[in-house]
Amino acid sequence: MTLLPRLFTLAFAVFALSAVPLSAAKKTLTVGFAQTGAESAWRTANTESLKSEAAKRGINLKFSDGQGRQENQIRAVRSFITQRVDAIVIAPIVETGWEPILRDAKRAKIPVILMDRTVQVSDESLYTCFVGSDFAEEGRMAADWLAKHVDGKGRILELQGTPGSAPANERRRAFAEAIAKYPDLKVIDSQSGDFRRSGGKEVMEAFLKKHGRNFDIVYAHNDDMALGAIQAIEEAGLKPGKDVTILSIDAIKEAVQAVVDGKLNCTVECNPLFGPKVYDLIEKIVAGETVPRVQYNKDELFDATNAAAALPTRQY
Ligand code: GZL
Repeated sequence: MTLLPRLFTLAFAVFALSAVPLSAAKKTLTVGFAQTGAESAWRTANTESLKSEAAKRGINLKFSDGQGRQENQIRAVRSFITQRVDAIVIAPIVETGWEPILRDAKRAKIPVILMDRTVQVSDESLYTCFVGSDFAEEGRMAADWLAKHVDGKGRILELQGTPGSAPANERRRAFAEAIAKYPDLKVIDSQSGDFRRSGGKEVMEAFLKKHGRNFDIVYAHNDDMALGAIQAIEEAGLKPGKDVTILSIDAIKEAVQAVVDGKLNCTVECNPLFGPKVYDLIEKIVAGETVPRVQYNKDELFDATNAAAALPTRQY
């Protein structure tokens, strides 16, 4: 082929390419998200944050509701791998049992972002990063607040979250360690309400039957269970927040309102609005940038001193 036609072909190719708008050249990201389920108001806000931010950024989000079962989450991740998504987000319902499916994702070279809850694995390279709250710190914040407000004395009933989940494990462990220095502050009973409002009410009803009035404090691993317990305490003719000191974690709007109403004494924040942070991480990972292995959200605490001022701006 002589030089002239080649030059013409090259010139045409350069023109054709420059006519393609840059935005069209940018590939649409496809993200698979395996959510735990819809067990609490916190979870609903978390799902909404991921969905609305994906829509805002034009990200193709494949969403799967695990309905509270790990096998559903694993099945969803397997499907995301088959569909060759660009990245996988998991809010792992429990800490164990994830190695095989994470190995499959690694073999397929699909980055996995753990959001909200962590996993226990022998090989840390099986996921790219974790973004969420420091559940142990939340447990310590709750314990420190309580010790101060009950002068280091009291019989505690504990409402645990989902058995085997990172938040339930860490909030229980760290809280117990923090109150150990107060010999007269003791957990006298502990049951799981599975982070559900109905679970909190049912367990509190059982506690009331078993312990009568021989307790002083309720420590719930999340607000939904605390709000269920408050209902049971009122139905038993007691004044929540006055006859019983009640503290919990999440700081959903309804709980901050309950603090203002004097029915809940303290709630430690655990922010669920991860959407922007998760997609910023994915865009960096897909672009080949390194990202921090662990990113903790900043959590604060609400009690009678600051709940009313905070209520108008609570976003979930
Ligand atoms: C904590 C999250 C927990 C919340 C609950 O980050 O995993 O699960 O505390 C939710 O409300 O159900």
